[in-house]
Amino acid sequence: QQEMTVVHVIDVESGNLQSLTNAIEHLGYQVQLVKSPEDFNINEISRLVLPGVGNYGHFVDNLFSRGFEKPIKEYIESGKPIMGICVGLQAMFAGSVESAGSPGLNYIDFKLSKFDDSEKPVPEIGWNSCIPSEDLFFGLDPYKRYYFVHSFAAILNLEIEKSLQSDGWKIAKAKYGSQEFIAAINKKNIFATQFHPEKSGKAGLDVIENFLKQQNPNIPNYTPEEKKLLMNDYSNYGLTRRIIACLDVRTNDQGDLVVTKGDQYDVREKDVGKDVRNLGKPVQLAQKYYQQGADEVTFLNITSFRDCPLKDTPMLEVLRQAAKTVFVPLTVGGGIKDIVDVDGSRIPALEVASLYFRSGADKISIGTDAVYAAEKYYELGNKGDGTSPIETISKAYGAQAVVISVDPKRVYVNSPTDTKNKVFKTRYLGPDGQDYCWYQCTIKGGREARDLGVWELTRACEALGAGEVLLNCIDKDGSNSGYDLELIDHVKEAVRIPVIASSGAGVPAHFEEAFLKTGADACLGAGMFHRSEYTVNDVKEYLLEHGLKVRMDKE
Ligand code: 1PR
Repeated sequence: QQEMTVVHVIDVESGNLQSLTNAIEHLGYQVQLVKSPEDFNINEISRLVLPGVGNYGHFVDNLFSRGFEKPIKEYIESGKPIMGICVGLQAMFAGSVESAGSPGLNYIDFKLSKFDDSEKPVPEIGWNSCIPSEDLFFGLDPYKRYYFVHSFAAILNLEIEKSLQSDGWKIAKAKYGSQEFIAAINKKNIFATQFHPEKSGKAGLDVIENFLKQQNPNIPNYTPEEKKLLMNDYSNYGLTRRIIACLDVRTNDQGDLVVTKGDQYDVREKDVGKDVRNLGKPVQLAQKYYQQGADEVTFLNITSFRDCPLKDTPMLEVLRQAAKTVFVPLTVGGGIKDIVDVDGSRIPALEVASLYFRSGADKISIGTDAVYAAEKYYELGNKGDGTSPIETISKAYGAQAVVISVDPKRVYVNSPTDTKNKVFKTRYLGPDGQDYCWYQCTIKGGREARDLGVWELTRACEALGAGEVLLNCIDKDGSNSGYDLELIDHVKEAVRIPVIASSGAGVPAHFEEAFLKTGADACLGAGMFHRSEYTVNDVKEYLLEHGLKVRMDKE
């Protein structure tokens, strides 16, 4: 019997196919993209993957209008294995309330609906567990964690579950808040996951490999202690406490691309030479933090790499290289905006973002331009005009792919009426004894302050279609003194989308503090990891010992 080495992946130009390709290649297979029905020769295909991200209607309409419905159905008819991922799973259903006019492939006769955001942040972004309702399939392991990112889901109730099971479907369930939904599903040759196995570390690579080999291994023999430690306790809506490593990247004075780290955004050495601090190489550090267990890696381009055509931007190559071996989500920020390239051509932000997605980014993060977009939103009377990068990128790639990076500074006022922006009463009085403050947004890496509060900014961006907030704090940046808990509370009150706490982490206890005392959905660290004071794993072990669930997925 000839060994199967080529995996066919359907490509309707939706999202980050590079990571999936990298994951399959990492497992020792070749990937062939199927871009049109003409490339779809059923006899030549033995394993087919249908990945999808972003808007449901956008994805299925694209699939249908390009003529993929017939060949996919014929392929499934033939009995050969297919695996749907994320919106690729959703496409197996009859439809979704996300896009009422867009029918799916209809192998499962019910519709997806939106998560209830009155009890939890939506989208669900993070690491949840899969609980098989009966026998396991493809080695899905209830003690491991898988990476989910979605607002819509096949939400289950007993009746639906029973009817699916009587139709012969095996289901692995996940629970987000109080809602149970389909995390993975399998019947005969159809297998599909709502989570992203290509972004789920070793656990996810195992699932892909088991599908490719069509094998159903048993889960490891965990000791009772291990089970207790690793089991989901649903105390954080079902998600582990997410730890993000952040790399501020720029060219130094010698022209090398380095990871740097500032104090209150000043990245130059304080003493001799005043060079840009060099803490290592971006790709190597990303790999190191992945090995240490980082749940996500963020790259922020903190200089604009002027005089360089967009397509040669060094960050694109950094992403391409990092995505080859880092199988957790990658976010990239810095310079995501409408640009004029060195040859004078205008490039819209959506195209800039697309380049990053195609190079392996899962999310892009917008700083300066988010402030402009929010200012315009209020000028227009609390609405967008559809042209801001937040809106255009969110529409094409989904809200979950658009992060807003905020660089605020605390401003004290004598009275709440001293500013138009939302203030709160602080426990830490100002220099003149003021007990009210607000957080002022800045642009261009903190260089210019605007008359816009972080409360106003985040709410406007959420309304425009942002899916997550990366909440830095200039006052705390590089201080090792812990996160600004009041700031996190303030923003958590403002929005329903997840909030990543950033700036100030110095010891593992700071992460615990932010998770327990605020509703932070994730915590980001930079300096303490770059200086090797602690590893990401140190932080996770600490949290685990203190009763907080984290993803432990050693290779
Ligand atoms: O405005 O869309 O081009 O994006 C620019 C991006 O670059 C923004 O996300 C902005 O936050 C970031 N940025 C710009 N200048 C700097 C700087 O440091 N001079 N870095 C900068 C932001 C903050 C965090 C840092 C945490 C944790 N760095 O990324 O990693 O504060 O640090 P710590 O754990 O060591 O305290 P645009």
